[in-house]
Amino acid sequence: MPSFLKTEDSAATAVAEPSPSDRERVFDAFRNWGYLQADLDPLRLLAPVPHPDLQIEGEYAQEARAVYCGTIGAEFMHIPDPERRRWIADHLEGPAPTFDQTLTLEQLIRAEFFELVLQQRYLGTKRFSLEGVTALLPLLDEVLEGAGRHGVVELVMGMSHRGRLNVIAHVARRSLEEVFAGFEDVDPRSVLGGGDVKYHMGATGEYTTRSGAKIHIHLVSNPSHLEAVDPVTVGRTRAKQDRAGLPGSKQFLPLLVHGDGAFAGQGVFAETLNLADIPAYSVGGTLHVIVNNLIGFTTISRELHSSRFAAQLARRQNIPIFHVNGEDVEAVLRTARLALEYRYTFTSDVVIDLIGYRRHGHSEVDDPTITQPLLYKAIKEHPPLWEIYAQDIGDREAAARADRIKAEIEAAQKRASTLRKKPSLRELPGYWSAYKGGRYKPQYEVDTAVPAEELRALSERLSSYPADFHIHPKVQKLLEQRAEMGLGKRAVDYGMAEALAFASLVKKGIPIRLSGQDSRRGTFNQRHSVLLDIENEQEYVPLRHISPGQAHCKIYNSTLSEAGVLGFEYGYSRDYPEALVLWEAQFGDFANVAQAIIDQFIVSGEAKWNLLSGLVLLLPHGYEGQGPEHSSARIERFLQLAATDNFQICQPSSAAQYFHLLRRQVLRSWRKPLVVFTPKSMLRHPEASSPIQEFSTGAFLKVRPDPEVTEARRVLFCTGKIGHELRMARKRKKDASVAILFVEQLYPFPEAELNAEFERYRNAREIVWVQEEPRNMGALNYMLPRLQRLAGDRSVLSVKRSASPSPATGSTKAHDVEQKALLSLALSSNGH
Ligand SMILES: Cc1ncc(C[n+]2csc(CCOP(=O)(O)OP(=O)(O)O)c2C)c(N)n1
Ligand SMILES: [Mg+2]
Repeated sequence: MPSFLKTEDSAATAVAEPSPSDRERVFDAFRNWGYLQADLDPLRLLAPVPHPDLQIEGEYAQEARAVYCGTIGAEFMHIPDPERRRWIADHLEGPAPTFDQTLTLEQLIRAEFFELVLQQRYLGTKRFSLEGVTALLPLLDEVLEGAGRHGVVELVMGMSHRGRLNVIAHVARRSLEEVFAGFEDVDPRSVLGGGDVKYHMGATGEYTTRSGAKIHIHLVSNPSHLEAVDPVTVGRTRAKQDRAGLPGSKQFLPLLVHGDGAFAGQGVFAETLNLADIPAYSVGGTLHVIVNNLIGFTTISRELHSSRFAAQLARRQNIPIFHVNGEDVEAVLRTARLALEYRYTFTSDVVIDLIGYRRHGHSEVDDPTITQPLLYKAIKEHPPLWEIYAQDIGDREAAARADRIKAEIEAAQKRASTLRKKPSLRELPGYWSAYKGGRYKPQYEVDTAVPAEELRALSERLSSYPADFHIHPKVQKLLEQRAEMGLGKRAVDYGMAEALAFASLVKKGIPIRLSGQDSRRGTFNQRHSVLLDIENEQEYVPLRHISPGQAHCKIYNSTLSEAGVLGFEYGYSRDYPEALVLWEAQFGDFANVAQAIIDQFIVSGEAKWNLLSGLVLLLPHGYEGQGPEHSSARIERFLQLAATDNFQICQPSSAAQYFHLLRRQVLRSWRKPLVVFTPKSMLRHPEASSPIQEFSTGAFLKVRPDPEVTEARRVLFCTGKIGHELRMARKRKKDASVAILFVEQLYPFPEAELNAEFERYRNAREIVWVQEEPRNMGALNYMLPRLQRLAGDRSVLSVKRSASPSPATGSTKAHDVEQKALLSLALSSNGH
């Protein structure tokens, strides 16, 4: 079947369902709408919603009401697949399982008293207590027990602040002493300018199930930005799964804990959810738990979402939502088991909406009686969950258990204050780079050239396809040209340079993963990584036919998302450091939709959490008269984020430079993110193409010298496309007195290379930074003071567009006039 005819549910909807009996009809009414009248919240804030279909009496109705309007409210009748609906109905309508009640009670006591001791000993410190929704802990415990039965080796968890410390102690099973020690704080001198608050730090640990299975727990480091960790967690899981091979999606289980306000409000979660069943991003189903306290900070539900439930957003997908009253602990456990089994049966996401309340303010320094006086009066009188459960199960020793557990926790707290202080982040292994200490260490660099013979062989593979393959004539022409490039008959363009870099890497056993909008073909028609047979749409990917035993090469079209997909790829790069992982923006400026991922993970992950990533961002950039939103990848913003060699910002001006840069990135034994401003019109421009010899010799040049001018009166420094335009204009003018240099690596600042150029042109009196961007954008504010420092007594001038709030004009004609003026100003003697 051609791909455009395939639908996700075509198989499911094709099956005819038998006509229902009376009993089924009554049950169906409750299966459909019962959750609207279920008893879901401990404080009874959610009034039952009348529904005409539920106004039925009789035996069946009573039976169905008991199942569907109890403390579990299931939303699942929107799922088109009758097998899935049947599965859920059977499980809910069947007998309730039994659980170890004493164990559950002890877990609740532990969760509550852990918070209580923190409150007493560290009064006024934020901890974001779980009280009111402590059933989360038995829930996670039940998930892990089930996970053990399914052979899970690791639970990958993403969560925000609420209950995080409790999870670190009781799920990741870090010792209580260690968690308390976090509150004793560290010597401030050890983390000056780095580190993170304790409720954002990641944690790892080991959970042993009751039958003795060991499950590694990985709680992902996350920033304050709610839900930003979602795609990162899923990407990390996918990388772990891919590395493990076939059983990966069974062995690595992702679980996201959300706040109700954030779940409903944050777009990045919607983007993440949308990835669930797409082959490029799927992880075999993510478990979602909403820690639903019906409030966000000082804002109540009806101000947080238009729907009755925060979980409504999940209805966009064909996945079940189980609302559960957080005060019926056994219903919570039952839901946890159901959700896990559903995930393993149908490889689907599942949402558990765990409804409770928030005992204190948003944090413990917050007084909620100012904003919700009546609610908090009711909460004050409401007993803690462990007391309710103890009464439910008639445990007469509950008070004694509570005393024992409290004493245990208090003793751990006392020991904590005597623990050794945490080591400084700076002392931990991994916090290093080739640039550490401001001095570049060339011995950490790698050889990126590829022998000519090998290049020829790679080109042959890249331009070949099976004899019976019906190729599109335009693609055929492109491949013929690529073959000529490989033979040295034609200069190599960017598209081929990238293909050669990828091919040489997979041949060496280095996997490639690239995703972005329309990346398979390439937004600018430049990549054509996947060939399609025009008669049957069969795919042929030359990069998968490079050599026997090669590594995989995966190039995907992404969903129309930036934050979600970039977050995913960042996560992937974290857990697959051997691979070259790239994310491509359609146009560079769209990266700003993913700014939180860039700010909070990519550029600061090492400083905050000591976590490394070699992710590559490909951001098309260049002023070509396409309007305000297709011109600028906002170079200035990346430069502002640069410090302590946290990442690399490069703009290669030729195909060979791009080739060496990509290879350098992954062949190095160390990892730093890389932002590449990539070309658009220059993709096929002769000036930016390179002879094949430049691929078999040399390396990435941080500064590209000017081979044509040895003695200059005026030296122009620039980056990207304008450098080519300047050189062409200079040619037209036949002016041999102006040197034009490309700064190819903006950060880390190539001081030594630039110094060499200043030395070479020591007689030049005019030093100019030239850029296409307005004066308040581009690299100008970054480059000017640095160039000035190197220029000594020569003053550095600049040529740029006038300052502007919008990056570029909407008129192509205006653009042309501006561009001409820039070039002429840059090349004329008094231009500045
Ligand atoms: C993107 C973002 N916006 C705002 C905040 C500030 N903030 C922190 S917690 C919070 C309330 C979150 O409510 P909810 O998701 O229901 O979680 P809860 O604290 O109730 O568990 C807000 C607004 C933030 N951290 N991230
Ligand atoms: Mg909330």
